[in-house]
Amino acid sequence: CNLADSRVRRQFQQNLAELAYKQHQAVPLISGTAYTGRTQAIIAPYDRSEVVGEVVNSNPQAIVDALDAAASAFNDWRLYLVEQRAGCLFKAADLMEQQRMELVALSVREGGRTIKDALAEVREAVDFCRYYAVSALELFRYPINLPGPTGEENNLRYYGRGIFVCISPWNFPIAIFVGQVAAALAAGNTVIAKPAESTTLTAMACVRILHQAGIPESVLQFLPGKGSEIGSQLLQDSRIAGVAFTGSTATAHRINRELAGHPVIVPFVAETGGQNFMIADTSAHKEQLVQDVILSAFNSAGQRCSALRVLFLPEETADKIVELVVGAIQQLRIGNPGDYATDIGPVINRAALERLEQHVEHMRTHGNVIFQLPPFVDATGCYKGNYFSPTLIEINDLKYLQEEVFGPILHVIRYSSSNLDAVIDTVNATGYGLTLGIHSRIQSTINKIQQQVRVGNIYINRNMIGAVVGVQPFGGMGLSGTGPKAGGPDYLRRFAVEQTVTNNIAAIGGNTGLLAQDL
Ligand code: UN1
Repeated sequence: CNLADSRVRRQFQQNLAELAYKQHQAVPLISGTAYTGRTQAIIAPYDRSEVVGEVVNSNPQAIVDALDAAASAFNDWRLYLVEQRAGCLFKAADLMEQQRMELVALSVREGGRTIKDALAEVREAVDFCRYYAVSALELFRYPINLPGPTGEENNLRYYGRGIFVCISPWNFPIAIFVGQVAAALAAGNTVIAKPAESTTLTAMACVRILHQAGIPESVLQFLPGKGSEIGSQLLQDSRIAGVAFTGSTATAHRINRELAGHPVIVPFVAETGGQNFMIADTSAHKEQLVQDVILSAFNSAGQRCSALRVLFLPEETADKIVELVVGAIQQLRIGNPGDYATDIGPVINRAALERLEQHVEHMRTHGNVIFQLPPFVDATGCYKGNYFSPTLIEINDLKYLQEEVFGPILHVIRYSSSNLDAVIDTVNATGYGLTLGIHSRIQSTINKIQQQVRVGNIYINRNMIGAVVGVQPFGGMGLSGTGPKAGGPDYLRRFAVEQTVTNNIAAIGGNTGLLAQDL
């Protein structure tokens, strides 16, 4: 729908409000059977008195049952034609478009996502389903026939690996959850999905859609609950054939240690944290720069692994740019994520809020807190949610920024234009390598930075978030992840095993027709 039209926008918000009072429940779903057990409430990030629903945690028996079911379903699923698997994903994409209102309402309430972010996420999830369906058709439909000596036939084929465990983050409860699961399914794996604790209700809605689209219930298992309770039991089972994970670098290390105990080396696709920089030089177009800084640092309340954390400004223009950035922050609307006009909603929970507050307190001594938007209070004058106001801090070096600061805080460092090499060294020295922004109108400067920084996604003279599926494959290097990039041409290969078949067809008098039949 065209949300630029105010009538459509009003209708949208009204529908959203109607959906808002539903109580939701998420449960372990093992071959379609709902499990009962200990529950925990999901609280709205924008209002700590609002219960959105409850989650039934997976107990050890549910984990055993999910593994058994996924293992036996793989025997059938691997024989499905790729056209059937892709067909389910095309259907799921259509259903997500049709049910976008429900998905948006849920992720606004549960994840505190703004309407604009949630809508973009549904779009991304739809794109992931269609992109991986098409990729699977390209990769799995026919064997790749490779040239060889006369009388010999060589074919390379891809198959699913087995059970893939998909562990997703709360900051993209629709897109990343669906993206991981869709890739694993498209490649012919069965899936055990372990959603982020904070956004389990949204993940459950996505699982329902995938089942509704024809993915057999035994092929997609759902195990909600705490990572600390589920992780080890699930990851130590020798039947799992791969893990896809998006989240912190520290959690990726824990998963890697669990996988190290397996007899077979288990593929691990990890998309982890970032320490993302933007480098502007004196030639940067100031208004464009400021617009891109604001979007990159504060969109989604800074809760993106791609978000801008540190802006390098040349001494010559830094004062002017800082003044413009402060002015632009004052235009941001922080508030109820269910209001279409809101730019910045709450952060995910109280613990996240407290971490950000502590960081700013620390920076009051070790840096210079230049500006912070006044605290958000709702219409009743109450401060009920996990709201953290966009903040701008100047620092001298990265000593106090060893960890990813996951929220709407932007740091500025001034540099001397003659010292661009030191800036590049600083970026590389973090060991992270996710996103980087460059703002310059000098091609040689752009080339130099681009060639020397070790990051996965570089954005030149634009914002540095919101990678588009199939157009801007997304993922980092170093501490930021293993690759391959999500939404890119190599992603599905990591979810598959390869088999080369070399056939000495001359031995039995030429091609017997068996290969043709095999196609
Ligand atoms: C994340 O925040 O966990 O490009 C990764 C982007 C998104 C980032 C997703 N694809 O902004």
